Amino acid sequence: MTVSVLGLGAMGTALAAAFVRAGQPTTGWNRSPEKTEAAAGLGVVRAETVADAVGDAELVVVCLLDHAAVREVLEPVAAQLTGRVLLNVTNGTAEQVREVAAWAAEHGASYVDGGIMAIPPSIGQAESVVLYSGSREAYDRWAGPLGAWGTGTFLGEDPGLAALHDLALLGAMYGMFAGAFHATAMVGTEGVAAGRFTTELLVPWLHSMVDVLPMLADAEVTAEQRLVEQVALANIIGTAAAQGVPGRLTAPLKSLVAGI
Ligand code: FVH
Repeated sequence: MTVSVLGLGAMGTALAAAFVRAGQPTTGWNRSPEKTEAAAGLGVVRAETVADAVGDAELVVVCLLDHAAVREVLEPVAAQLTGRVLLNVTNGTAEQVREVAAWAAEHGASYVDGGIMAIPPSIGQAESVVLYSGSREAYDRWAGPLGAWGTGTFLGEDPGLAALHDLALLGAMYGMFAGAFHATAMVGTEGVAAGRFTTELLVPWLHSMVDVLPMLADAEVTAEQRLVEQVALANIIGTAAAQGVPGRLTAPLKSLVAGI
């Protein structure tokens, strides 16, 4: 079974290289030819054009910046996609995904969407989770070769499900990052080095708090807990302001945690 990867940025190259390492012949195309050259050095067969890349590939993977780029790249080769499986791992909203899935169906292609919960250097490790949704039949057909990327989880036949879960998980990640940067800025006002604070205190603290999440997921928050949280958040906001750290992140947290 032949595969193509359209888009050989950091992630597309990692995905194509993982296929090659697993013994899967893989053709790649990228808008800027130098990235195609770099991927060729990893064993990816170079395609000069999108049409050449799609060629007779049974699985066409699309890994581009956004959905505008997906439409721009795929529309000229729409007629070639009939009978193929289109696997789109480009970040997008659930609505954008449903639109491109409907467009693929109009052109006779099976559509699977992918949400990659990993960074390029982790591709190929079992810990790298890829969320899938869309055509169950097409996913099942390709689940074996896709195992080269990491652990696949199929979420359902609504094509937007993978994007919904992907964006929810990314939102949690960005919230954590923002909180971490805020913490670093707070102690930084007293000259505490960000690297040491992060390694010695912040990371172990966040690890221990992550373990509490399953308990919080279904728990009723008591009035006493709410009061304790409100006092702590008021102190965080007050201290940050006194230390000259902007309150754009923490001020809304107080009302969010209070449920208002
Ligand atoms: N990198 C990561 O950690 C995350 C992990 C989770 C999944 N994301 C998503 O993967 C998509 C690609 O991300 P990437 O890391 O490969 O990004 P870049 O290295 O910046 O490559 C972007 C590629 O998109 C091509 N491109 C952009 N616009 C167009 C266009 N109009 N026509 C054709 N190609 C286009 C770009 O081409 P070029 O600039 O090299 O010519 C790159 O191949 C993304 O959705 C992440 O959210 C990665």
